[in-house]
Amino acid sequence: MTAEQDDPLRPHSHDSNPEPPSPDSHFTLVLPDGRSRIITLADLYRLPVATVSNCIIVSTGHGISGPFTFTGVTLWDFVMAYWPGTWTEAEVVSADGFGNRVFVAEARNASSSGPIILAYGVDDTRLTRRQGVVRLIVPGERDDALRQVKWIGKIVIRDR
Ligand SMILES: Nc1nc2c(c(=O)[nH]1)N[C@H]1C(S)=C(S)[C@@H](COP(=O)(O)O)O[C@H]1N2
Ligand SMILES: [Mo]
Repeated sequence: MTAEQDDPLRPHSHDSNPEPPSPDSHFTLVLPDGRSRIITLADLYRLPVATVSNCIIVSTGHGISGPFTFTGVTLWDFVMAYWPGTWTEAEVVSADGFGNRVFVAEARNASSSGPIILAYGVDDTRLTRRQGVVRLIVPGERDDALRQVKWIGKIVIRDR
């Protein structure tokens, strides 16, 4: 097995969980120096707003949905706001254990489909908790939505 196949944060199949693991949308941010803090929606609203149009969610459970326009903050701006130092990857994990690893180059260089964002809105409304707020949006990902982490519970920034 390759390292990527062994990595639980780079899953290759998954039955999506329909229910939020907790009622609250705040999450824990862990920095490379070991410090951590709670991030609330109010914290995210203070950062520059980013929108990404034409997002398709290729769902295992209920087919393709979208296109959606998601609103939030780019993962790049978010990390820069709390960790201006160097970093190599961000582990974005939900309280239900589902998660994804994003490498710094993916966050820094937006794909042709748009930047990776932490989304709190969709199509001019706020995402509901059931829809996944706060939700990682990786535009252009077509691997059964395996990078579209709903209900972010923890983001761990690493500098390896
Ligand atoms: N926290 C969390 N996020 C998740 C999942 C999950 O089980 N838990 N499933 C993923 C998968 S496999 C799919 S298909 C989509 C489903 O998203 P939707 O319900 O908005 O269509 O969420 C993704 N994000
Ligand atoms: Mo999926």
